[in-house]
Amino acid sequence: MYGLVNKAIQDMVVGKFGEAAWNRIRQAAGVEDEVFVAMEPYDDAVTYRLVRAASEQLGAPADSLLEAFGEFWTRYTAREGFGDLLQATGSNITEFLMNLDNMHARIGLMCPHLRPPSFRCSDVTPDSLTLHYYSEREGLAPMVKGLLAGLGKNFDVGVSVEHTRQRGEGIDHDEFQVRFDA
Ligand code: 1MF
Repeated sequence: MYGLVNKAIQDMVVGKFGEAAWNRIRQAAGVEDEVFVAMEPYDDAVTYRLVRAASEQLGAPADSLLEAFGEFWTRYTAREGFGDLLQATGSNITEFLMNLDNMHARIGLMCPHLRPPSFRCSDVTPDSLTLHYYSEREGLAPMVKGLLAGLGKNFDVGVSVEHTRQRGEGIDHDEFQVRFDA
């Protein structure tokens, strides 16, 4: 994944737990890099090792850290130069979710090594929808829950998310039932 993701993990950990915690995590993960270059692609293994090491060092389940990270990501990218792109993706949360593939296609123009997930919405009503999440990567569904929470805050709408179907037997993607309340 692009270094921007690892940088965001570093920023979140340093902000919440301090530099010392980050250095322990980085060392436990066997990551030599002192800084990550946002626009450089890194092996996905670096990100997974950081999440596993953070889970061990902080004594928190990896899934909760991924969920917290998803929420952090929407704020982080908005202030790290992608605010206009996020703004252009939708003027409400439903429109935003329906345009996520377009957003990733635009980012892909400047990031040739991007391997974006794909999102599809079905059963769209004014106060709910089903979100279908397709990814090449394993284990990141908890992050999607956090992304939805972050978007809810951004668009000032309450969001509750239920992970209704897990990728695996008989289904090639994850599904989330998403409900909104103003
Ligand atoms: O392949 C990748 O490197 C990659 C990195 C981040 C693919 C996707 C993403 C973003 N995505 C991460 C979780 C899903 C991963 C997966 O299942 O494979 C979150 C998508 C998302 C969902 C809801 C709301 C907002 C979301 O993301 C907004 C976003 C996505 C990507 C970027 C910014 C905001 C981005 C921008 C520039 C990048 C890399 C990612 O690279 C740079 C960095 C600096 C200068 C130039 C390019």
